[in-house]
Formats: sequence, structure tokens, C-alpha cells
Amino acid sequence: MKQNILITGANGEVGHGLITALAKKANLVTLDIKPLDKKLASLVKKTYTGDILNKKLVKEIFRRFDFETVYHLAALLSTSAEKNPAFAQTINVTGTVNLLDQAILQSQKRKKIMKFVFPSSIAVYGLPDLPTKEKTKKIKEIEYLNPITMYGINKLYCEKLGIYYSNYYQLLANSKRYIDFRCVRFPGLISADTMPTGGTSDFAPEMLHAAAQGKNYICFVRPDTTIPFMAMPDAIKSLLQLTESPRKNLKNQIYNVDGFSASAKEIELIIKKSYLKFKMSYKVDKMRQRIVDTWPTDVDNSLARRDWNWKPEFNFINTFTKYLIPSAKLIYSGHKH
Ligand code: AKB
Repeated sequence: MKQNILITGANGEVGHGLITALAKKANLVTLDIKPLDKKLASLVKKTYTGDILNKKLVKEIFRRFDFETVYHLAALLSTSAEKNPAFAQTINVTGTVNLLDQAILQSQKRKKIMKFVFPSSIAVYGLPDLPTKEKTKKIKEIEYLNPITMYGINKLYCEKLGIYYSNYYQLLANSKRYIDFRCVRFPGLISADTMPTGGTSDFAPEMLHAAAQGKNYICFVRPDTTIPFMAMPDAIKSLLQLTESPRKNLKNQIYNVDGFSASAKEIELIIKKSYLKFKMSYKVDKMRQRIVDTWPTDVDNSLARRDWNWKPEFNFINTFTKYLIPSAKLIYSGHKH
């Protein structure tokens, strides 16, 4: 029998990829504040349009379905969160607690472990200044956990909550594990199919989508701004690979995953090789620049490599030449929906 999987924030970029990848293998139940994209509707068993903060709704979903795995993707990204920190805290943290509460209740009742997979972010890092960022290069999971954004703080706290719910919940009166919390820290994600909203790494996908639509683009960070990025197929691959790994192989619960590291200028130049008429300029947004200046240049993937054999398929060049540009060309010429 196919297992039931719940995906929150299903209508977002990662949700799109995950639904497509899992549709054949599992019965998918989705929750999002917006109605699910029509293209995806036929791939899921049941879709709920509603708020992660609506406890009654979340309870009802867990009453109707027994879940093997939950992918909790719903979140307000870093720039949006900075515009409304109190709201971000509620969505990102209270929303996660609502879900973890229902997950643990169900798994205790069924006496079965539930996997709870959570995308965290490089926003949990906070480098104090540019020389330290320059020097640090590939950051390890335990380094510089001093986020300066509400989103980064929320993600870091939710990582801790996940660890609490899976290892110490009510100090595990009967020392049994009910939640198997697994987490990847994503870099900036770039998808050919969808546009992110409200993130600070959005300058890279925005550049690509502007070029593909024949529009000009004004980049909101300095040309030398360098952070790690990942092609969406690798992001989906990493979530699936981590979910499928035997628990005994996982010595950690939080893993960096890498794709490639590139500056805004390098991204501009590679896009311009395919879109010869693309015009771009830079107008720095101080708040967003300040955020990315505290994010690392790159991440160290050695724990993910060691425990679940993580290896990205896409590097800087083939992310653009083999995935983003060919797919964006198809999409914007109307051949792919
Ligand atoms: C954002 O920019 O907020 C996200 C992220 C890096 O987590 N894309």
C-alpha cells in the first residue's frame, strides 16, 4: 500500500518539485495558504487550502490521514520576514509547533515513528563581517550560528524544536522516539519553473527569469556578493535522499547541502552568454545586502557526504547550461507548462 505523505507550503517552489517527484510513490496530502497550482492538482490525493496556524484544520488533517512522512515547507522567507518580524515568528515557529504537536500525537497513538523533514537554510549562519566571510569559505554546521534575521533565528529555533521533539519531548518519559526529525540547510535555490517570493537570495532566480522573458533587471545586491546556490532538482534530490536514508546511518539531524557558490556578477555573465540582449544594472538595497553579507560564501557538505552519500549533480556551469537556461527557454516559449 502507498504511504501517506503530508506536504505543507506545497504551492511554493520546493513543493512543486517534491509533489512531482513523489506523486507516483505516495498518496500526497497538501496544505498551503493558496490554492494548489492547477498543474499539480491531479498529482495529489487531497489538497487543503488553509493556514498552518489554524489548529483545527491541522488537527483535522491528522485525524483523516495517518502519515509516514511530513515535509514541512511552509515558511515566510528572509526579506518578507524582516518586513514583518512578529508575523514571521508566528508562521515560522508557531506553525512548526502546531505541526510537530499533531505529528507526535499521531505517532504516539499509532506507536509508529513519523519522519519529519524540514528545510532549514543558510540563513541560520551569521558571519560578523566581510573579512570573516571571505576567510571562512566552506562553513560547517556548528560554526557562526548567530543569525541576524528573524527568518534565520526562526529556522535555527525550529531545528532545535525538531531535535527536541524527536529526542527529548517531555523528556521522553518512556524513552521512546516518535518523531524522526531530519533537516537540510538549503542554500539559495534556483528553479526554472517557479519564482521565489520574499527571499534574499532571490536576485539569482530573478535575473534568470527576467532574461528569459526579455526583460531588464536591476539587481539589489553588489556584483561581488557571493553565496551558495543550488539547482532545484538537486534540492529535491537531497530531500528524498535524506528521507530514504536508514536512521542508523545518520549521525546528525542537521545537514548542510551544497550546490555551487557564485557571485552576482558571475551569474549575470553566465546568463548573458545565452541571452545576448539581457541588460542588467545594480542598485543596492541596504537591508538585503546586509543580510547576504552575513551568509556564508559556501557550505561544507562533508557530514551529508559521509552519512547519506550526498553529491550534487549540478555545478555552476551545468546548472545554467543543462538545466536553467534550456528549461526557461521552453517555459517562456510556451512549450512547457
Ligand atoms: C531566502 O533568501 O530567504 C531563502 C533562503 C536562503 O533560505 N532563499
